[in-house]
Amino acid sequence: MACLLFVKSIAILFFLSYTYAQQCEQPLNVTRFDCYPENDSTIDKCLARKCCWRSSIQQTNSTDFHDLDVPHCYYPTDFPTYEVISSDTTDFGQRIRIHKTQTTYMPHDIFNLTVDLIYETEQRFRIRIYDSIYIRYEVPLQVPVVEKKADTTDYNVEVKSKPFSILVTRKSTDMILFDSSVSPLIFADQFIKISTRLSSPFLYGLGEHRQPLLINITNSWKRLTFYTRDFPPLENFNLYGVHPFHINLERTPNNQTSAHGQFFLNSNAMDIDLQPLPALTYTTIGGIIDLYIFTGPTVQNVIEQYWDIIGKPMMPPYWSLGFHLGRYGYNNIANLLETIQRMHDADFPYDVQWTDIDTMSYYLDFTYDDKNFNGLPELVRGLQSDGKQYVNVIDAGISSTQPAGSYFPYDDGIKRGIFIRQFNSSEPISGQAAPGITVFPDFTNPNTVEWWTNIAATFHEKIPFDGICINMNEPSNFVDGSYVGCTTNFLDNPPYVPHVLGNSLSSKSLCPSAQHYLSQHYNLHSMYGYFEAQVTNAALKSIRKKRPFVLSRSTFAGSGRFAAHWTGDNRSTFKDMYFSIPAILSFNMFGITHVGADICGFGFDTTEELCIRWMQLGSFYPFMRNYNEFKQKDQDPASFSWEAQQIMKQALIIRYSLIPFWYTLHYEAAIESKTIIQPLFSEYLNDGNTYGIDQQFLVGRAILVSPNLISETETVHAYIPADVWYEFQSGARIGTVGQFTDLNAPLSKINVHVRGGFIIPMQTPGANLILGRGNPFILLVAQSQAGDAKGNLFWDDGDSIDSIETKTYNYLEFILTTSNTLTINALVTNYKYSPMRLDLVKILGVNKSVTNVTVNGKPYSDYLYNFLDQVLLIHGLNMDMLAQSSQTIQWTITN
Ligand SMILES: *[C@@H]1O[C@H](CO)[C@@H](O)[C@H](O)[C@H]1NC(C)=O
Ligand SMILES: *[C@@H]1O[C@H](CO)[C@@H](O)[C@H](O)[C@H]1NC(C)=O
Ligand SMILES: *[C@@H]1O[C@H](CO)[C@@H](O)[C@H](O)[C@H]1NC(C)=O
Ligand SMILES: *[C@@H]1O[C@H](CO)[C@@H](O)[C@H](O)[C@H]1NC(C)=O
Ligand SMILES: *[C@@H]1O[C@H](CO)[C@@H](O)[C@H](O)[C@H]1NC(C)=O
Ligand SMILES: *[C@@H]1O[C@H](CO)[C@@H](O)[C@H](O)[C@H]1NC(C)=O
Ligand SMILES: *[C@@H]1O[C@H](CO)[C@@H](O)[C@H](O)[C@H]1NC(C)=O
Ligand SMILES: *[C@@H]1O[C@H](CO)[C@@H](O)[C@H](O)[C@H]1NC(C)=O
Ligand SMILES: CC(=O)N[C@H]1CO[C@H](CO)[C@@H](O)[C@@H]1O
Repeated sequence: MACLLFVKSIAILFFLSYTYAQQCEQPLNVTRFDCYPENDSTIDKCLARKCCWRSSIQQTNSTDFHDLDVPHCYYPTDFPTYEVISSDTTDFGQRIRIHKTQTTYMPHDIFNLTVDLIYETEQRFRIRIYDSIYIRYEVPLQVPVVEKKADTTDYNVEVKSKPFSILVTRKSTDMILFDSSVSPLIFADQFIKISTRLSSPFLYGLGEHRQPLLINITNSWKRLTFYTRDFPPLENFNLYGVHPFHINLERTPNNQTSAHGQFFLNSNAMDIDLQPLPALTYTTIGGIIDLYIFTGPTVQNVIEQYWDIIGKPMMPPYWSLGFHLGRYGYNNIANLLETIQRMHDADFPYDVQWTDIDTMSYYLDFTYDDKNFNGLPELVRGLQSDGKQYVNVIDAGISSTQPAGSYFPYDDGIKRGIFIRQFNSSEPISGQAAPGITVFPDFTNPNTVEWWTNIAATFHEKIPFDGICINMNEPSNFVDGSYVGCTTNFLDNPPYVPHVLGNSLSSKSLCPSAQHYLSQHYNLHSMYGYFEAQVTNAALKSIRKKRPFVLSRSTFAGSGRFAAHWTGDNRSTFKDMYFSIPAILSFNMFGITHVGADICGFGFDTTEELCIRWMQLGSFYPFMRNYNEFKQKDQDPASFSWEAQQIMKQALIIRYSLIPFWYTLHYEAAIESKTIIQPLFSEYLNDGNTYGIDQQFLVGRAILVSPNLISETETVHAYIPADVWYEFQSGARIGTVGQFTDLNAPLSKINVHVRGGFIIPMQTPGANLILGRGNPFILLVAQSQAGDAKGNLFWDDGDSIDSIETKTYNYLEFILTTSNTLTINALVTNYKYSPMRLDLVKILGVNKSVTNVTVNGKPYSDYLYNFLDQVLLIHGLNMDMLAQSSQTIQWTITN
């Protein structure tokens, strides 16, 4: 025993001195990159990796938890890595061969790599690092192929040879956009690691995670894991979606701020480690390094450059902007009817009724329970004849245990061979879901499209649903891996497992070794929802011949082309309500602009106070749905007290009156790559006060929403950026700007402000969006300091698949000049189905008395001037905005 101990301490001494021989002296803790990200590090295991170990004193408990985050085991500066062996100029930029001779600590090092530096556009740079000899898996996303180098670029690229590293800087400021010299590149078959220095600790994106909008690493170490997973959103876990995209701010010493972005195009399980250097490390277990750098320089520029890669968001059907109501657990048609009736009796505007898997027969997809939900088809047709829509839920798992010949989706799927297969087998892999043992459609198989379209079409003949929610598509499995477990092969047992919930890639999902048409589940796991959304979108187009509405829980980069998203199975708490804001802001950056959270909360019983606050906030979500969980008490607006109902109705009326504005924002997202909801820092980039704000947000660029997120409070501590702002309701200009201020926020009120310089198209609300379509329009004109303003309006039939491509729409432009002349230009007028009558113009910031008004040059007397709020109302206009290509409204003020 004594002898053994002695030997061991010799060994440690030996290792310590060995450590010393390496370049372990690093001036700052923040420069240390984790060489042992697994959870079982010891000094021996660390030194065996040829890495450095912190002295034991530093391992004792510390009161400052940040110290504990400093890696115990870190890379020496002379850690073996790659050197450049050749570099050639090519049409796209540069092709470099790099090579190393020593193995690192993971099996199957790849010694020869090719590095392509692709100067794609003036603002977009792509780095691809891959095996020089063998072809590896690459993400099946159709990205632009650039063969010719951009003539000029906003960035400079420098390659260091020994050790190999890449430095990308912004030409105009020399600020660093990418710098891989901070830590060694490792590229083994199932372990790929590359680090980069960040420009500032101000980081955004990197979803799907429950976290504040600003990932502030000024003083902290963080690890985010990416692998789609069905789990009620909580901090520090991988969740439903994967979006390895971030925006990083760069501040020059005089506080001029630019933004740039990075997208790591990789679909394997991965960790992204952040540290206060500041720096970021990608660790993935498959694929290649395929990294895009977007130089912005504005936040919207970065997003636009990102969406050029992943695709722009879909244009949603008009009706899907209305209020959606549903729940899991109506349980029978009587409860469903009762809810619809009470919503009707209470006169709530609402558009879409949902049901969940309790309407299915034995939880079987594409069936309905004709006992408990007897009459559902008639109910759905009844809703539709009132101008409402119906959406149902479809889970990923297809039951495989129904009597042969009794469940066509399974029988036909087997015949077509479209289910995901077990490793090295033609048999489908089986898991468990609501209906019992299930198999999982492989949406990467081209034959699945016809199968899915057929079974959906057959069901549509029974129940003419208007949209589909695809759920449990992480894919979710109640057992780990499969009904019979997984293999022990290299895919099911990789040498490194990123920090996924459950510590295993098969945790509550399928075995990584399962086989898809395109590749192994190991590679495609996080894209299951992406492909399902793509196929479902196509199926809906072919069945309904109208613009599809698909809502997907699991998403990947680019899912926004096919689907909307909700933030998952959250809870009825004020904290969950707050986290919905960073979530919808982040998903807008990810190109999934039609997004919302379950209003009033999904799990747990809501309270009247919370539900009122959440209905107010939810009126400003792009996707507005009140939805709750099996067994929780009813939370539809009509289920609350009369007072609560009046407040919720007021929120819904604001929502419905702004639909033309929202619809135009969706058009701008789909065509011009603009986010629908955005954070304050995006519009006020030089104002450091805005960087951490995620309890307020902007709708488009013009409406500032400052909800009250704290129970039993009557004020909201809000930041009003230095600009011109008017209260939405009264139209009065607010005096205190450029600072935090306490706004009055009793339960009856949500604070909404309109930004000077913008013209917002609105409409008198109807009972639902279909019935309200012909209602008169309203223009809310918010004058800038100088007295001008601008806006526009996109309008079409609301659900044609190709109205944008065929230009079957109207597009209007509104311009207010400083000479009090509002011009309405009808730029495109191809959708002439109904007139677009303008009834009311409300001008904010008119600080002098109005003496007369003219409309198209003729005196007009129906106007009111409110000196107190400085609002001019020109009403009863009855102007057909399409009647002439240009019309004007003018007013004269006293001098
Ligand atoms: C460190 O903290 C853990 C848990 O708080 C405790 O169990 C352990 O005894 C502490 N170690 C030392 C050396 O204080
Ligand atoms: C590094 O961190 C340790 C605690 O983990 C601390 O004692 C030490 O002072 C730090 N060193 C530097 C240079 O910041
Ligand atoms: C790597 O490339 C070098 C020449 O560039 C070659 O000699 C060597 O065999 C290659 N190594 C492997 C493992 O393919
Ligand atoms: C830049 O901003 C920081 C903090 O936001 C402030 O302390 C500093 O004075 C500013 N510098 C300049 C040149 O405005
Ligand atoms: C795949 O299955 C075949 C036939 O069952 C077997 O011969 C082969 O070894 C299997 N391959 C692997 C990699 O398990
Ligand atoms: C450490 O990781 C292993 C393998 O990933 C896992 O089985 C184990 O539960 C983890 N331990 C802790 C304490 O997280
Ligand atoms: C970032 O974090 C640092 C340290 O925790 C803090 O001082 C700073 O105020 C934070 N910045 C923002 C914009 O939240
Ligand atoms: C409007 O009022 C101004 C100033 O009082 C006057 O000069 C102008 O002629 C009036 N225009 C009309 C159309 O009445
Ligand atoms: C309804 C629901 O999903 N509730 C879950 C919310 O999250 C907590 C914590 O993970 C779970 O315990 C609940 O079951």
